[in-house]
Amino acid sequence: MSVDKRFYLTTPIYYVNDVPHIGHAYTTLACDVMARYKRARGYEVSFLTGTDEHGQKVEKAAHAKGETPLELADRVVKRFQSLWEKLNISNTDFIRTSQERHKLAVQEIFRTIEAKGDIYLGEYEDWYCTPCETFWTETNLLDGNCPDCGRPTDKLKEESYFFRMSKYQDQMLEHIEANPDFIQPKTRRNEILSFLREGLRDLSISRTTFSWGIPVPGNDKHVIYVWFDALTNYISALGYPNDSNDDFNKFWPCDAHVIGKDILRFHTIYWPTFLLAAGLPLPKKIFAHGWWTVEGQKMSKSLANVVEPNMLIDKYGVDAIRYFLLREVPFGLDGDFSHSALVHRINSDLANDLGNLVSRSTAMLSKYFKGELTTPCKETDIDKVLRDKFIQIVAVVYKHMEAFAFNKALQSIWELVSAANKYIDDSAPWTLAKDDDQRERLGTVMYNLLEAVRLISLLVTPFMPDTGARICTILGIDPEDQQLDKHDSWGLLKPGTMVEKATPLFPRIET
Ligand code: ME8
Repeated sequence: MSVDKRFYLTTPIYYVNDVPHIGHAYTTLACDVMARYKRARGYEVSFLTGTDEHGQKVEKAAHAKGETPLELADRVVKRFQSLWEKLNISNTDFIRTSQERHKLAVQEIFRTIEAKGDIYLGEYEDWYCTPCETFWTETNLLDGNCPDCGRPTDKLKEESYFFRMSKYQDQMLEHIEANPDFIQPKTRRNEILSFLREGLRDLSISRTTFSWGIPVPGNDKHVIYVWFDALTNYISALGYPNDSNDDFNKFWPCDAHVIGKDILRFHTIYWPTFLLAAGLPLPKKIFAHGWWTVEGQKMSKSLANVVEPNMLIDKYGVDAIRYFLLREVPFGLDGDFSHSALVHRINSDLANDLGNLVSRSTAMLSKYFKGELTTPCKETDIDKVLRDKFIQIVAVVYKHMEAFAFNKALQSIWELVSAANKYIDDSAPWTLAKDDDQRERLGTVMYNLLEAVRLISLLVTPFMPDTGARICTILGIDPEDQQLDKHDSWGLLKPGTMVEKATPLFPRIET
């Protein structure tokens, strides 16, 4: 496999003080769709997710529940892992920051940067927001509270190790300016450029007031700052610094870190400057998506409006949820989750447009040809229009996928669904069926229609893997060897294939 046919992408690693909700599911799902798409295009994909288990926030949550931090983590990790299974997530690894492989990597990168002279021992006096695990200067605070989340901060005075982040300010600015795709979308890039231009301070990267973390090498009094620890997961999972594990050489630098906009600065400034200091290549892209609210409100435990993905999957089915989350909101913008929007999408896009296309096509083939595809004959103008549209739009879908524009990719796929539905209406197979002289024409129409359904099934598979596989099976082809890289051209269905009559793919939801 050639080098450029490899793709490495990551989700954030989620804190274990909270159980997974729709926001976590969204990021992981977007990565899964990208991972499946890249695999279908012939890439070897490494897809990492995991959990962020250290730090004061997790330690506090564990004590509040009368557990050790590790007991809490062990319990909550299972919730994440079982949700990912239920959501059909195809991650290739799951990292926990409490694992030994991770500890070794964090200590090694700390040592490397220290040996370079970019870590020094000092003392800070600053304000700390525990929920955000972030330090703020007095001038950053808003009415004494955290400028990000608005919650109270604590004044901390401690001996601490510092990372010379300020040293890398110009290098970071140059890198972002020279690489327009490094931070996406563009609004986020601009936000980080202006932040950088204001100047970078050195960063406190150790704490002495609690113990749930990775010890600073050579000074057990200190644990390593949770963000220094957490960000390193992206390389510890690849086996860094173990030379005998070649995943690091194979997959680093990462193709895309996908995150929510809340953790942009950590990924676009802290992490790249750590890597620069350690002499390691920078990730190719950081894509920050927007924020979900629920029925117009911020999701929060106190409002009791946290959307629980397991419940949604049980009620509506996994593919419907996967489709909705990526279709409803442009990736990168904020969005609002509402049950009525979800039901509307399921009924109109899935049950009506896609579901009906598959039912009508297979039912007609079953009625007119006992389910057997015949060899297509002379191509008419409307056949050519359909074929050209498919050839053209497959390329457009690829372009959108490469840009993480999931909703646009789905819109384009649905243009194909509409084109195929229109082809049925325009070619009126029910009229052709009444005329024995039109038998060949009827067979050609049915062939074109089912070929359209086949290509649509391949294109929807990254978004809705079960649905894609089900359509392939109905079409009498093996979903396992129907990959986009070898099967995305028109006319590959084999005459003589037996096609099943489909039962409804998506039952309508009564409101
Ligand atoms: O920040 N809308 O973990 P975390 C959209 N451990 N996405 C949301 C969301 C919402 N309402 N709520 C959460 C951490 N997310 C750190 C990360 S990485 C080295 C360390 C998603 O459990 C989104 O991806 O707070 C966000 O960035 C992430 O969950 C935060 O998860």
